[in-house]
Amino acid sequence: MSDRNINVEIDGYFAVSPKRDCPHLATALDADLAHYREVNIRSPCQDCDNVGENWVCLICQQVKCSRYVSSHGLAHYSDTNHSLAMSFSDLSVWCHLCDSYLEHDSLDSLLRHFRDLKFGPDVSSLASNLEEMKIEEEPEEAEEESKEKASGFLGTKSIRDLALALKNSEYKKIAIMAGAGISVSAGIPDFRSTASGLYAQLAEYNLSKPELVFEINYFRNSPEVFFKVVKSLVGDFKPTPTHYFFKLLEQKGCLMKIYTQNIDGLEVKAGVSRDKITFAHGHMESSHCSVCKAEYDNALMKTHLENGTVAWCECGAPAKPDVVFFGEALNPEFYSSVQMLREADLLIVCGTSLKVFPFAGLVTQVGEKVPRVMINREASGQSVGMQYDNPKSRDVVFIGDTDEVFAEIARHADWELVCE
Ligand code: CNA
Repeated sequence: MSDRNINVEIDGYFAVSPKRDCPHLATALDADLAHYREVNIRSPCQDCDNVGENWVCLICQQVKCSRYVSSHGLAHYSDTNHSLAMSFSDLSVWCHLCDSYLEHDSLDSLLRHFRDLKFGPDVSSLASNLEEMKIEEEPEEAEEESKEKASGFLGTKSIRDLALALKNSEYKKIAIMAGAGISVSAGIPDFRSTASGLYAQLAEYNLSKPELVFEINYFRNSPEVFFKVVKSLVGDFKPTPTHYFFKLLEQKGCLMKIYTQNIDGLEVKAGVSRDKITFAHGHMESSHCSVCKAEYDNALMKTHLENGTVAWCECGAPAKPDVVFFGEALNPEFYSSVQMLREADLLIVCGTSLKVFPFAGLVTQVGEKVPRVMINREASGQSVGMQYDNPKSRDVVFIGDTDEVFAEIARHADWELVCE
């Protein structure tokens, strides 16, 4: 088998994994960043003026549109044999000769440069920190210090003591990271719960991995599966006690920001102010074509989602709600709001397996002495450095359903949790 065995054929289409040993990279790629400094990532295609999804040739820095627009990038390769190109959309690098996406250390400085252009320097370095995150043991000394500075509830790590700390206004800037688990009691399945999760329901589609349904390249080629399975995520769902607890924190004046991976909008339905929420993985309030990016009528999209039928754009490609798929860049707003995490004095992580990046890496962005509370049916987050077994750690896990744990916290704090 050749070294191109990285591409897996599924239902006639290819799920693409990047190649790590492209022989053309070393000889073709100009390592001098100076040549790329002039490139504007918002440049139109030099042949057709398309301003949507463009690519830059990494050999001569010409900007061309994609095969989903007018294929001027492909034509450029045929004319010049310049085989390496980078997408402005998700900063992926493609080799025409290998017919594959590439991943290689030698691309790091180039990608960092374009990330700076796309998201701004500070945000870019934050993004690269998240990607390059390593798990390191905290030095003993720092842990001791952290324990000394820890407030009441971390001494015993009980729900009651957390509640009393909240009641006594010990925390004024609470950050919340939320996942699909907080909406399960509303009737919306999560992804990874063993029996009830959406991924468990995908067996009949014979996918090599369930995440494919939400991968952008797979969707462009095979949108039917997405529209069939996403039906269970749409409907007239009501917020859960967990969502109302978030609203209560806002009313008490101590909610700094909710970072949610959810696309169901139940935080807003519960009455939390929009400016208190970062929708890290997008939302269902608007829709666009997955290729030409034209806006798609959202009422019509809703009908397609409810009926399980594909929403086709006039250009012939499938349209999708503005949720972020695997392989798509997160909204720049995500990266800018992440900086606020440095000001948080308490982090509550709830209803998430913390398996999706860069979101999972947010737990590392709060100050190193800030307590981190995980509320979930299982203890997740160890892969991003959460430590629950170490009595000196600033981390604590409360295993259980989020609705029940938050109701108990409200009870101990003498707060009335109103679920309308
Ligand atoms: P996940 O990977 O499915 O993990 C969910 C986690 O929640 C698991 O650890 C469960 O054990 C736990 N859990 C389930 N029910 C409860 C409960 N009642 N109380 C406490 N814990 C519970 O989901 P993640 O959010 O970690 O993964 C990120 C994906 C899921 C994001 O990209 C979302 O867009 C996506 N998603 C969102 C929704 C939604 O908007 N409601 C639904 C399904 C998937």
